[in-house]
Amino acid sequence: MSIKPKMVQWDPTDIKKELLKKYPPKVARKRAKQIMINEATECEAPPEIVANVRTIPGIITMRGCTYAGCKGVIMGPTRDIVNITHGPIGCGFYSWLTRRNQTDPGVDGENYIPYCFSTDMQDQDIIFGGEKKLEAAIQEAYDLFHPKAICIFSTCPVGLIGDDVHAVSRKMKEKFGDCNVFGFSCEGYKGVSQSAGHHIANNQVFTHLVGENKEPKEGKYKINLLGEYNIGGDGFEIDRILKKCGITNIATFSGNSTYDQFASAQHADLSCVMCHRSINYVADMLETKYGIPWIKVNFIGAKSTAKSLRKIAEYFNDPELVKKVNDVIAEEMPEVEAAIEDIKERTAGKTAMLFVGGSRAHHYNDLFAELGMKTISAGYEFGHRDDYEGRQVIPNIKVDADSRNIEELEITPSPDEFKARKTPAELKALEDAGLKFRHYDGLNPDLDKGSIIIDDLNQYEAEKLVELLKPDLFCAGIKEKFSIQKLGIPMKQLHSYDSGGPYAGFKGAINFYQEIDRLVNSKVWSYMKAPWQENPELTATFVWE
Ligand code: CFM
Repeated sequence: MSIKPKMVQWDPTDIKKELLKKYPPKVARKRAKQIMINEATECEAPPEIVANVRTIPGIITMRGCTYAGCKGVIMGPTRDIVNITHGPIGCGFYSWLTRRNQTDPGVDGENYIPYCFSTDMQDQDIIFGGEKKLEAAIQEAYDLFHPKAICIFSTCPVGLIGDDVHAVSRKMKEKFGDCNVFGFSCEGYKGVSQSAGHHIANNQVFTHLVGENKEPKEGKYKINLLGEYNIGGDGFEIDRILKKCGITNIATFSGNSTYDQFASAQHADLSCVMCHRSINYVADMLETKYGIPWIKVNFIGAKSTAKSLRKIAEYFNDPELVKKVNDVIAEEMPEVEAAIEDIKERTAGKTAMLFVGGSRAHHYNDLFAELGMKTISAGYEFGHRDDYEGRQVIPNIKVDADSRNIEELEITPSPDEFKARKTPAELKALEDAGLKFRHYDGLNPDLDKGSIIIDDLNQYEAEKLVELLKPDLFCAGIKEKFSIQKLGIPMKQLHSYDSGGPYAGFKGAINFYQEIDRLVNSKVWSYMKAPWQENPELTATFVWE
């Protein structure tokens, strides 16, 4: 089959105008700064993108809240910590098993992930305060499970009424003596999105947990894998590959993790950052306090996986590891290449749109590129400017009142535990050879010129974009799934993977190719007509007529 010509010829500047046309002037001006044409030639918009700012009230955003980022994203995947939501039952209920972070319950079988713990606040608690109820809930969880740790998550009303979750946690920790209890001021409104929740979670994990286990860890090549959450089993596949290469993963933050992994993270010799947005804070803090350098990796896409493994081997600079990594890649790649060869002729030239939280809109571009597909529009729900433009812009990011609201920890080198893993000369030699430390280029350089980059895309713009550009595939989350499919465009969930996965690593890539092939080449979409396409206006009569 030959490569299909592009369905629509379009000028990105016109598309941007169309997207903004219906907005009141003030809203349009604000949104214009969040919609960017890659390597823009337009003059009305500044060259940089505006990101990590409040969503305009009334707009149906794709974002989640700060509590979701803290409790669900960062702390949720750790199996042996009891996570208690302090708040009305809805917050706990709707964050109960809705993110597909898988776990292996291990030999101890200590796994609280299937549970939903909440203080179930009532009107009375809002009026008279909920601290007593929280104390009782912590006690009950301790009596029932005797866990290693109990974490308390604040929801919006907790911040509004002023319950001190930290004081209650301290009191209970002291009382128990053998259970680490700490809280998070991660009220839903605390930041402009779930991104603030990541930062709050990282700060508390670093303060209350990292470094607690002083027992040295075995392993020749010890790494931390930061920002990998084992969605659909991704982490299992990455761990399989790392193990095969002889690389020891001390701690994953936080997919398939345990309390002890966080507590031992300071024993690793390199931090590998997958999701830059959610975890770069921990990578920086581990480096400052313990001397562990960090590099950016990406295990989404077979080529990116191979590249990331080679980067790790380069860092350890041991011919034995370099050889092992190359052998593993040589062993895994033929199956991947065979799958690409089979599928690519059916997918090449097709177009995709990627709108996911903070990293996947970038990472999945690599998988589509392997299938010969092109990302014509992409963006993050809650990424910051550095996730788009690269970390070099960090010093120029305007710190607004909302970001000032989130604590920045002052970290200093640990007097007895800081150990530089490489000498400055060794680091320099590695850098000269092309290995970049503390470096992330962001999404923009990987997208073609003229692609449309949109921050905090909303429901209206998503539908408009699909109508105008008619992509072959739209990727986002459950909130977008059915409205997009009703437009006759296949939709792939990149948060939950539509119950599929893994998509990371070599085996994951093959899974992904096959699913995308089935989706974009299914005839069903062309047969489908939405009701309003057949009958543009609904008519009805009253029962008494
Ligand atoms: Fe990082 Fe994530 Fe993402 Fe994220 Fe998320 Fe997620 Fe995501 Mo959903 S940590 S930023 S807050 S890669 S839950 S595993 S899929 S929005 S793009």
